[in-house]
Amino acid sequence: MKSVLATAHSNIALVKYWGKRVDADPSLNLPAVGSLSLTLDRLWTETKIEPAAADRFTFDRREEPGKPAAKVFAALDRLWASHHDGARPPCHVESRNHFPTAAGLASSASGFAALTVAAAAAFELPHDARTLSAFARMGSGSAARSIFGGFVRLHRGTRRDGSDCVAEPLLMPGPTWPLALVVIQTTRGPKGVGSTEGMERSRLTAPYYGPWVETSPQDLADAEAALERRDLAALGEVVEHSCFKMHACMLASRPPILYWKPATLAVMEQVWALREAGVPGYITIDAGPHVKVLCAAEHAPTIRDACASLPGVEAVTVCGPGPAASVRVLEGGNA
Ligand code: 2P0
Repeated sequence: MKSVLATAHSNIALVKYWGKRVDADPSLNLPAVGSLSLTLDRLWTETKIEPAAADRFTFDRREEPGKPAAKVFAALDRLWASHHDGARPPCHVESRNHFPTAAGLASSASGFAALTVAAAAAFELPHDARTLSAFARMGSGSAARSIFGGFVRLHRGTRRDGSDCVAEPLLMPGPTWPLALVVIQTTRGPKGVGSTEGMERSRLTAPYYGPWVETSPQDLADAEAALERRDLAALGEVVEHSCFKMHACMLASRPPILYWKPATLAVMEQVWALREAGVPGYITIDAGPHVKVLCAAEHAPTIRDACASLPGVEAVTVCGPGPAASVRVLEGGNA
């Protein structure tokens, strides 16, 4: 094997994923709906893999035994077994998040994407990027999208083996369509319901879950059409609809799942007031209290400043489109 260093950037879904397919092996982690995301430049994970005497996982310079390590080494086992016979060589996996301080932002997307491209290079696997996205998905659904840069679509697929549930790059918004995503971190409270558990609760108890799944393909088609036309207003309308439909599903679960804090609502009202005043931004919110606003790059400073002063807002980061995951072999990296 080789010693390698990989980088993957986080992503935010603009058309959301919430819920898993139940007609397939749960270990494949297949989403009930496709999703569409933007990879971000300012939030990324760096993961090094080296041969070692025994498996070891360090995260942000701390030894991580237990459950996180078990998930990491299960992912390495899957990748190794896809191409090699026999036992996987023991590895030291060292992962670091380059996120704004105390972000409280989900990092499983960049984390599993970086781990996947690192392991594929370390084990010298022939897999292409789409196949790697399928492996990343098994670690975390959103990670499949972080294999690619810019706007990315994760296809739901229909095959029971999950081989058509892969991500695909759609478009990298460049200088001709300068876009930003303003990440507004609100009050840090106790950790809410985890995504995997929350999705399952919604599937089992929310009366809106069926309609959520049924209407998702139309949202994806509308978002893709808006992207093709470079139509931010049309894209933004779908972005907010998908977000609030997902949160309606969460709220209608039993017991209800509410991720918002008072500051979350204050930011929403501010963004909508700015839009009325001619500064268009479009809201999305994940399984947490933070608000992300999609806007033209020229409007990002106004949105940032207007939200930064609201009570309960802890930090605001203006992100641009980020690159695909990448990996390099380290000096003397052959083992
Ligand atoms: C998304 N979320 O599309 C949605 C929106 C949160 C809300 O993907 O269970 O950590 O590991 O596949 O990827 C977060 O869930 O979930 C997520 P698993 P993941 O970004």
